[in-house]
Amino acid sequence: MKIGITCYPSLGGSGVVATELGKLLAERGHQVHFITSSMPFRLGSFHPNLYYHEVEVNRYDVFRYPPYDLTLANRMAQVAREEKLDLLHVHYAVPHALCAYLAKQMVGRSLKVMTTLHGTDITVLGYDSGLSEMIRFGIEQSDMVTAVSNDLIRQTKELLGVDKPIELVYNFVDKRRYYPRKVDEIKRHFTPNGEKLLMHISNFRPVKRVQDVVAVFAGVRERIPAKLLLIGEGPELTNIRRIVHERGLQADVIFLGKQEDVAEMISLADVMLLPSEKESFGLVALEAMACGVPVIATRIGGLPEVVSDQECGYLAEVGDVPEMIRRTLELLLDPELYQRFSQAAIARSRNTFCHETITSQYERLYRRMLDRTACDREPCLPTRV
Ligand code: GMT
Repeated sequence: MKIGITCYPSLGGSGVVATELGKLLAERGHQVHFITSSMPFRLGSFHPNLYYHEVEVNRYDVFRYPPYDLTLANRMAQVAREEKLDLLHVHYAVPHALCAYLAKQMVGRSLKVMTTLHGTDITVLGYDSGLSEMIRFGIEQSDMVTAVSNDLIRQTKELLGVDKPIELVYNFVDKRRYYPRKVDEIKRHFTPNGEKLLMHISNFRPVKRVQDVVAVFAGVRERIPAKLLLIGEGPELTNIRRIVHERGLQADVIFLGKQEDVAEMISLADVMLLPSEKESFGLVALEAMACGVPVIATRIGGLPEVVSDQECGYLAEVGDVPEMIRRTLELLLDPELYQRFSQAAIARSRNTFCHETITSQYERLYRRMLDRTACDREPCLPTRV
């Protein structure tokens, strides 16, 4: 198949999933064309089936708001025509589903559009009355819609009143890159006295509640020697640095900033903390599980579908810091329990969220969507026996 993929190339989980999926599809012999504003950050090394088409926005003085959406739609249509794409697979509804709709109108109905919903495109933007009608329209006009958790499907239906079927396709992790790595030497650098290492990775937006990460860490550190490794950047970073200083934790909290590839770093952690107030899936939790790192997270959104409570980690209510401290200590102070959770986390990541299975699931959905195209063009008669 010839597949166009659009995502936010530098934004968190949706960009990662879209890029990794594109690479896996290319490995399977499909021709994959990324149509994005910049090179997706995990695209990596050359592959003969992978193409990249940059969307360059016109910055003409008249435009107070440069027309990224229109330029993207135009580029999608161009690439679809020139490369004879079978389908566009867009990640994140706004504006990508709308751009794909426009491109399809420009190219003709044989171009099919799949939209994958990732979370805040529904759970935050869906509440914005300046966008919600558009989001619903984009979803309804897509030939197929997928979402990354059952909870996100439920929220999309409830919030936007969408009655179109939405397919569940979980995010995945590539076990060839995410596995428990030997990191003893680097770990000694961060924990020279054998301290336990807590980790948090995010885009430091308010929904991630990084202040709870610091509070949990402070509680754990009162009981056992521990360090906290914070990875990522975002609007809350300055605030979090201030909190760390106010609590006198600066000697034990390491801010690593944005990192290109966290696959190796995650193995440094003893526990991954994800106390978000919104999380439609929580890709970082899955990546941690694949590396054998138990997760302490919140019981919201899609997280309970990813982290099975009391098996691969523990779930707590949003803001319940004392419970998160208690559970983290429970894990860190009981080596046998820890090992059991670590093994269960690896097994679950490989069974339920295996990259091969999920890629096949997307391939099947693409075929189903394209088969419908054939039926659109000429009536599909029952096969003669
Ligand atoms: O909105 C964000 O936090 C970023 C967004 C993204 O584009 O990566 O994250 C969403 O999609 C991820 C990939 O499917 C999910 O793992 C995250 O849970 C989801 N974020 C939220 O729902 C807050």
